[in-house]
Amino acid sequence: MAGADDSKTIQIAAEPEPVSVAPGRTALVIIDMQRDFLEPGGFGAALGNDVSLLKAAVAPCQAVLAAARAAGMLVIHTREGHRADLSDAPPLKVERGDERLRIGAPGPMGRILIRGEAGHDIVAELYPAAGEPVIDKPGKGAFYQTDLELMLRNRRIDNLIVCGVTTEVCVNTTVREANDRGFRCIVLADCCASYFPEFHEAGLKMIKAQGGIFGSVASSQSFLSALARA
Ligand code: TIU
Repeated sequence: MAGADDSKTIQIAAEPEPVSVAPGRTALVIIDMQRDFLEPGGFGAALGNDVSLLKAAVAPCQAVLAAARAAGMLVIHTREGHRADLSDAPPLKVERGDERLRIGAPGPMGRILIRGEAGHDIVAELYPAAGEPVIDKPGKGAFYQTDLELMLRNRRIDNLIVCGVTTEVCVNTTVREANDRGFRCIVLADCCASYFPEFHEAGLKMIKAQGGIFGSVASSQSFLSALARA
């Protein structure tokens, strides 16, 4: 696929203020849209959550993913999960909750949150296309113990359009990590979701408060309109 032009910019309506980015210097990062978080029988359900709350983000993500691909933008997917022997999983993380439902325990979609298992994979609607990097991360943040930063720097990416789940956990952690590293984040509100609607709202507010202390928040429509105008 041809790369996006990095000499032209698009202006995205966002809060706290509009943002201009060059699509060629911008990556779409889709965080952890995995069956283990979105479907019954996975990690999200094991933690006691109503996983159906996350489904609302799928359709907006599909539209954004299609538009980003059409614009030639870099698309990066992340997955949270661990090695089969759990050697990369902190005991503190593994030993949480009911023993039968912990990371590594057998579930209807394979061992919970283990790389290579069906539940660890990305939902069919947002499945990575050939050539799109997939970052396997052991933590909440996509930069922690991964080669994401190297990949972004090598491609001269300055800006991240961020989607995924959950808003206050892996999305927020990743946005904070990105902000400290100097990447401008634009979080698409309706492309993110949480098991706790109030945490979704608060998670977005925390990002855009104080003049956009961690980044900006926009709607998927604002992003799609900005690309369509270009
Ligand atoms: N539990 C929860 O809200 N989230 C996670 O455990 N991981 C991500 O957010 N991906």
